[in-house]
Amino acid sequence: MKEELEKIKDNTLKEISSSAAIDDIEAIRVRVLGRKGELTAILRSLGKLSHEERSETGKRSNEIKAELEDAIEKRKSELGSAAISKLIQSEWIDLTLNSPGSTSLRAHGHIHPISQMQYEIEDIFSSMGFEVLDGPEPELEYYNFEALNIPKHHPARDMQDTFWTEDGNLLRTHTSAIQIRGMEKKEPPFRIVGPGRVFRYESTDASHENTFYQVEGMMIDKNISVANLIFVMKELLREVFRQDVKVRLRPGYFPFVEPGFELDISCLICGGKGCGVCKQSGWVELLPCGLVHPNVLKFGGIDPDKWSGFAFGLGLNRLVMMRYGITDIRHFLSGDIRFLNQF
Ligand code: FA5
Repeated sequence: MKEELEKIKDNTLKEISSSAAIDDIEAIRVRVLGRKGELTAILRSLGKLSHEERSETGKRSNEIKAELEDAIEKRKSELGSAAISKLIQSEWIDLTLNSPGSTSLRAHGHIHPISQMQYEIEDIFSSMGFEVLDGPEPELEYYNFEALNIPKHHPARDMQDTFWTEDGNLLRTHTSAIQIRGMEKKEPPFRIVGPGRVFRYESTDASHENTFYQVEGMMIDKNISVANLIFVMKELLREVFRQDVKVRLRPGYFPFVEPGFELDISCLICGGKGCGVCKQSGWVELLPCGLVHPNVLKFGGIDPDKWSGFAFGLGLNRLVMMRYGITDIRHFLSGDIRFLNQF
């Protein structure tokens, strides 16, 4: 019986290793280890043997059974992996390829030039430690005017013609509303920028839209001066225009800053010599700014005796116009694909 056992083992192992299909292995398993299998029959007949022989043959039979079961599992898994690899090879497809018959790549959308500029400016300010904030487009009168030191009936309200809603709210006329919301949330010192869409009840022309984009910026800390403001503005412009830009400040009136300025840049088209774009002056008006008025700090819950800051409001449409030499602001919202495809 011992010899018979070893023969079954050797033959079965050979068959397992040479079989090429999982079904064949299953057939071997049934033939040898199944209920009526060759090895099972030997195990069942152990009762006929002497006590000593029974224990020796029984032990060996169980060892062989375990060895064959292992070999069967191993071979099954080898054949399974090989089948999957074969399937992957034969059924592999490149989903990024064009469908059969198509002649050109599917057209991709792309980001609007104003959004491109917005993201770029967000990156520049983030690299200088500014946090990017958001705010609502429909806004309360309080955040758009009152908290910015522009009380009801103040003539400065006429500087920004406003779309009012029937319930007495408005569409924000500038991103400065984000300043106040930012001040309410944050403890000084802090630096924030707030990009967004703004609305003015204005008739349009080549340089005025009723819907346009601004980026508000604000830095609050101890002893902030105009020098800090100029440095940050020059850094921003150097990054945007990829060259050093000469700036000058002129006095400008905004109730929420004191002193307030208009920041001009030396015309990049003519190098400051004078041309049509800068109306022969050599300078282009770019962004209003100033040191935050103490009343505005108080509205934002910040003590003006301890803290000071600068703020600015950048017109994004005009910045993009200057970068690409676009001569009419109305192109941006025209939806004209011939214009948009250039960016
Ligand atoms: C303001 O909106 C102030 N909130 C900016 C500010 C912030 C000043 C913080 C001081 C401190 P102004 O109305 O000038 O300011 O608008 C700012 C910029 O928005 C302008 O320089 C211009 O680039 C752009 N802008 C204004 N009106 C229009 C318009 N109708 N169409 C397109 N761009 C405009």
